[in-house]
Amino acid sequence: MEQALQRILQEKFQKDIKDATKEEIYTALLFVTKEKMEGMTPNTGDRKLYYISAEFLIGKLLSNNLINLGLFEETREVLAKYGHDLTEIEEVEPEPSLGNGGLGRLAACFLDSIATLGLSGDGVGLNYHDGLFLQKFADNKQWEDKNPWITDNSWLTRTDCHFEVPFNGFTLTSTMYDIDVPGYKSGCNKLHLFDIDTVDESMIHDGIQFDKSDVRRNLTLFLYPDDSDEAGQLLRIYQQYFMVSNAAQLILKEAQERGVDLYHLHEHVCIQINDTHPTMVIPELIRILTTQKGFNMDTAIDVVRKTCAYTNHTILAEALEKWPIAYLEKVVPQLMPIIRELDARVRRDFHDERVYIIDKMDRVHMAHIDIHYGYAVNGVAALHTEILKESELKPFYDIYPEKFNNKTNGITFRRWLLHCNHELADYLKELIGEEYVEDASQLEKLLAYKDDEKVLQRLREIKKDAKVELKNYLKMTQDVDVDENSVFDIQIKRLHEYKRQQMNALYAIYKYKEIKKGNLPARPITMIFGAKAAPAYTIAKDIIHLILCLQQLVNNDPDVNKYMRIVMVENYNVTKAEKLIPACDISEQISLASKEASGTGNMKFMLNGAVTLGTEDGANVEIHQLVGDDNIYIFGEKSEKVIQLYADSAYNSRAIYESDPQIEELVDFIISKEMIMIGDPVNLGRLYKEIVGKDWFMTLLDVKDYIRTKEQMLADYEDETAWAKKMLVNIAKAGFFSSDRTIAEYNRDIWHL
Ligand code: Z15
Repeated sequence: MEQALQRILQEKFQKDIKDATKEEIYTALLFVTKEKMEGMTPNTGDRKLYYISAEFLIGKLLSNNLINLGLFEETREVLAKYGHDLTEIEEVEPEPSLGNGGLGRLAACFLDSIATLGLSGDGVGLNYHDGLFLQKFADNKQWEDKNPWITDNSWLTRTDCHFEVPFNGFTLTSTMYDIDVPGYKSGCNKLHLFDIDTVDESMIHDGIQFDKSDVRRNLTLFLYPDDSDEAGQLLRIYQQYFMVSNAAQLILKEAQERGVDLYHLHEHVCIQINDTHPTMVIPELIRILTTQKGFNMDTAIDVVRKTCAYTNHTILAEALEKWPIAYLEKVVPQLMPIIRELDARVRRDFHDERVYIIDKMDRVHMAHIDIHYGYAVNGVAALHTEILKESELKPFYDIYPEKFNNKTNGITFRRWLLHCNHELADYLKELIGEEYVEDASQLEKLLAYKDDEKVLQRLREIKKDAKVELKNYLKMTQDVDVDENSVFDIQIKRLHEYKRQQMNALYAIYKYKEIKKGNLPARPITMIFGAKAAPAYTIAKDIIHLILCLQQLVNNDPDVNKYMRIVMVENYNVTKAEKLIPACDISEQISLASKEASGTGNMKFMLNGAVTLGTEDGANVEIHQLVGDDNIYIFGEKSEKVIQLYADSAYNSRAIYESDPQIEELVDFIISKEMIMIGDPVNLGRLYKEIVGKDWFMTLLDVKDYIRTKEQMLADYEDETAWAKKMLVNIAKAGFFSSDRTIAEYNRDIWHL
């Protein structure tokens, strides 16, 4: 490493290591690492996986690549020898924001595990130039700005692989960019990101505004541009088709290069469709096979069906894509005859309109294509898969019970422990050896130390150190002061009503009022939030406004700020998650039961020794089963009850509000004179009305149990030994949530690579 660094710094900048700037060192490390990965043997196999996803939220790559290549320690030492700090060098790297949240981050964890397990499998997606927007706070509101991340020297490598993608009346030529995905002490795979050369970043103005109709210039500008109007939805279809047409052409090209007889494609290729965004790969493959490769329709459908598998990530109706036929006719008319043929076959075989592909309103149900014309359908946590089978997708489960299976999500321990929490990772190695890094189930060996005072003490110290680090980071980045001796209570995830940040805000109001009344907590609490709201999601933005106003109120009130602080982290992203998660005491996982398909932040927190405060939802259910009642705090109504309430239209928030003075007092505070003085009455008033008059995700149903449980948790925190034991059990039981386990299951049950 020392020699390689010296060589490249001389070549590129004519500098020695000790005189080089951080930027120069970063660039040199990038080159050294890329060289190293180029020389690695790719993972190979007879059957190759293509994981197609509209999002890959990969995060910064330098440290993770160094860790996986086994070069991290050496690099840190070399840099230290010349007076540089690798942590500071990491700051130079821009974070590619090629994802919104859990789904995109899951895809990134999966790539790491696929490579680590030595499986042959590449990611296929889009090279958005600006990714997800950059979030800024001003006037206690979210503002969006563009977020360019591609620099001259980056992890992207331009290839000479190009395809022609036909649209209605014109054709676009793609360029494939590759990012190397090295496995941990294993071979290397690739992430293929497609782009067009004509994208024009200069067309963005006033934050993230741009001309949505100019496809040649805007196709890969942004991840999921605002799709609340027609032009936005059409652009989304352009993006999706561009992604899958490139994927289909790449897959067929690589298969033919490998000498695969396309009539046996399914024996050598497997395509995982990540949510419905890549669904058009099914009709696109059928189109190419029938029009260019001499297949008849029956055979093409048969081969494609045996090749494609679909993962569902949500039961929220509004998130299940249904494209109007008119839009598809406008963008990809060549697919419509095939989609109509696929629908006709469904109508011929099944006389149940709930499973048709095209509905009465002339909309194409993308998930229905995947389920009929793929060979596997999986949910992402045990409860989620049960709900799919028993309610959301029941008519399909009745037809194809053999297709349905569960694959509980996981996270890569390389990033979410080894990289983000060196101190804990090293201590675990000291206690139980290194094997847990490659065999996560070994973490259970920790349980032997459950009553070891010294170990418990050390775990507390490690947590405290992480809290100090976060304190310094928050001071540096946002100029806020927090107390490392307070309880760190953290909710970080996309802003959505079903995730119920508004319920956490009601707790803040409760606590503020208690402190005002003189009911002082045993220990101060620091409530930390991080969340981006979709630019067009009004109520989500109103909730951010509420939290930011509460932050101003609480932090500036001298009676209160000794006991309580609120911090809303600006522009929450992967890099910030890596700093927040190790420092967390209480992990907030408070979605309305049945609505969070899995959650993966819950797993990251657990692995880093936080205790979950959660509903019986998504993977929380499995965390609960693993750690037992004593090591998690569960509250709220169960999913069966919630599903029943929806079915009967029996939830009435106004009735709860009017009959419970305590709840009324908390909700009224949103529009109190204190708040109106700080905030915008339009936003606060609209949110108040929403909660009282609708509350679609049933905040008021659970808020009292939530407050009670959180208070219990804070009281229990005071027994330091008992709490440290909970931390230990959580870490010890987190092994199940390694994405290595998840991927091994995908391979065993679906991919057979
Ligand atoms: C997304 O991040 C998720 C689901 C979606 O339908 C879309 Cl469009 C984006 C999330 C789920 O909300 C979360 O519960 C899950 O853990 C994650 O996907 C990965 O499966």
